[in-house]
Amino acid sequence: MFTCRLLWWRSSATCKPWQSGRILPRVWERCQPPSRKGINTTTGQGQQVSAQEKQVLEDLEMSVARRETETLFQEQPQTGNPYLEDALLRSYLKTHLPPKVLEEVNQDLERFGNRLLIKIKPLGWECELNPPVFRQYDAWGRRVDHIVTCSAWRRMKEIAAEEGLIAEAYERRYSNWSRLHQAVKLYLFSSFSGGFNCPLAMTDGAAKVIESLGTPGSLKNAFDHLTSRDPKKFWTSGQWMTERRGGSDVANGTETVARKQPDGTYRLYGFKWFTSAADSDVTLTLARVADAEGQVKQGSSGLSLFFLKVRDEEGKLNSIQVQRLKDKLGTRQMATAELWLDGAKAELISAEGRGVASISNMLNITRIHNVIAAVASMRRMISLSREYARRRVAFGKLLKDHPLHMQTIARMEVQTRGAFLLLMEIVRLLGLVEINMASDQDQLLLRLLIPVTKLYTGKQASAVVVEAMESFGGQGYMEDTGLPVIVRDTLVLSIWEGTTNILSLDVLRSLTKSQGQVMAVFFSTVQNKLELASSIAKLEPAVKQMQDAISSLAQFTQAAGSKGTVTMELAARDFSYTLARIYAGTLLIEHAARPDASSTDISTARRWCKQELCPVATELENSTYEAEEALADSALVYEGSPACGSRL
Ligand code: UCC
Repeated sequence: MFTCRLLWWRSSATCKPWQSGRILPRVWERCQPPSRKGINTTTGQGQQVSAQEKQVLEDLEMSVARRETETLFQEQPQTGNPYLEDALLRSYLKTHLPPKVLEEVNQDLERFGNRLLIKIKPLGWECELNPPVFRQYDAWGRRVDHIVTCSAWRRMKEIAAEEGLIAEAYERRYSNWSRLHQAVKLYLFSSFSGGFNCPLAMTDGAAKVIESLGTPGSLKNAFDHLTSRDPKKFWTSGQWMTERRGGSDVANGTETVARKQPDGTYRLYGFKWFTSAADSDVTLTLARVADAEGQVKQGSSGLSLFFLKVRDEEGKLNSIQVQRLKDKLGTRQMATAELWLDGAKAELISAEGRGVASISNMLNITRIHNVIAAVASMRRMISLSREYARRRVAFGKLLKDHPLHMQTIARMEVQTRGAFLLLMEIVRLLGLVEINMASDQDQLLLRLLIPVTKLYTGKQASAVVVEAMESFGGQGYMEDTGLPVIVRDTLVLSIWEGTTNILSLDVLRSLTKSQGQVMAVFFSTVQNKLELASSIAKLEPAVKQMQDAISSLAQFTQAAGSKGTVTMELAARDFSYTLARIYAGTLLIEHAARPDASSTDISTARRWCKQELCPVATELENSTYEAEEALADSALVYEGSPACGSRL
């Protein structure tokens, strides 16, 4: 059938009735479009084809097929400058940045967009084609534990410095807008970076920790390197937090011991199970300080934060052995290693026992980078998908003229826009915090929105990129299109830097720690934003849906107050999704309420608000969060298995 379609497609060029003797008239017949034959083109329908005829037919089809592969090609989506093609990004910047800042930032981003397209994109692909290799011994049998990276990867590091992808946030030349400018550059860079966004996330996190410690003298040099624009000087940092016993429960999973040395430094002994960007220059890591008897304190309060250089001046590893590189589903361009620390020299940089609280500053930055990567992946896949739809013909017309196809992409677009505005909101708030312009409310809101946005966009991105891959049909599944790379690299985003459930529990932590204040700020912020939009007639239905969702959420929070911890834990994920949907919807409404808002801004806000905005209230009504439900969950999961049930 497929061959027949191909033959028909090229019928006038390849099948001429006069070219054959006995057989070809039949072939010619098969080459006619269905309308001429009046029936479908399945081979041999109602016909007796002799073996000889069959052979000739096959030979003929073969040569035609061969000619097809020479000339038939699929339409390749071509995208342009990613900054210029991103309408929402540009309208956001225009709305929020002061004119002078906008002028400079706009210029920088347009230039950067061209550099991404022309220079950086091919380098990113080279990184994918040349993943890091682990060389344990040199030619003479010496143990070297060398992680060999490709030249494109090393060039990415230089570009990151030249573009100030970390520096921009710390130089503060645009005051509170510096962080947003940096985040936008990282967002544009992310999908072309060949995985270099990962070391940048941790580098940013390390710089943040050092800055939040007041940049002590001993770390000044490191801070300068991490925030340098000089490619020769620029350092990247790792974040070695996950050990063999797990990456979520850091307090119980960390076994590394720190022994104090006479000179005040420490030696670390332990095993780090996931160390991403293992070729980095420095790292932050957690360990338990041993007392004079060699005893360590267990739990979270036994953990302290350390800074260390991975290699010495001569390039020799700092009493570290690389056991192996991880064999990952994605992010293969970037080396993730298992490392033995066998007396690695390190500096204690937090108060003893305050390791988790101190590294949280890093976590909050890397989680923002996770959001950046999530939104960037969605944007990239949609850009490719919509371009493809403008070129690809199916069933006699372009994909873009098939309403169902457009509906599918439009739904992804709505999700991506909501996610993008959430990202902008958290970096806007972070920018205020970083120059001490943030109110207490801003700080509380930021604390709440980081885990909410991280967990929500991580999930959204996975769904969107898989959907977008499907929009290319079989081509989407082909490695050399580059599309599966984006899909694989996106799937880590709901895992890296805390899984969805861990982040949902972090949302609860922010509630408990602030004694509910984060929710008070959440409610007042969304109400203020909605009030500003309430006079716009076209937004009325969206505002109404949002108000209803907010009332339901308020009822839930009141009801939850009298429930036990099991209820809150069971509700944590739906609760976080609710916060994400309500906040993103509010931002979309706010954006659509601008005087120069487009009709698509308005329709996006309306579409967003039509989805279920408050799933946590629905599930509460369904009694999903009762303790008996948890037991039922367990029974369901383990039916037929010898495992025991839930231990509530
Ligand atoms: O392992 C991983 C790698 C997977 C795949 C790698 C390959 C590919 C990479 C590709 C890259 C592109 S990822 C997993 C990384 N691990 C995490 O993200 C950690 C997840 N776990 C958590 O986030 C937990 O919630 C912990 C570790 C933070 C919980 O620790 P504790 O010690 O049980 O928590 P506590 O006791 O509640 O908190 C200790 C202190 C408290 O402050 P104080 O003592 O002042 O009350 C908390 O308020 O830390 C504070 N704190 C925070 N502060 C905890 N979390 C935060 C926060 N997010 N923000 C501010």
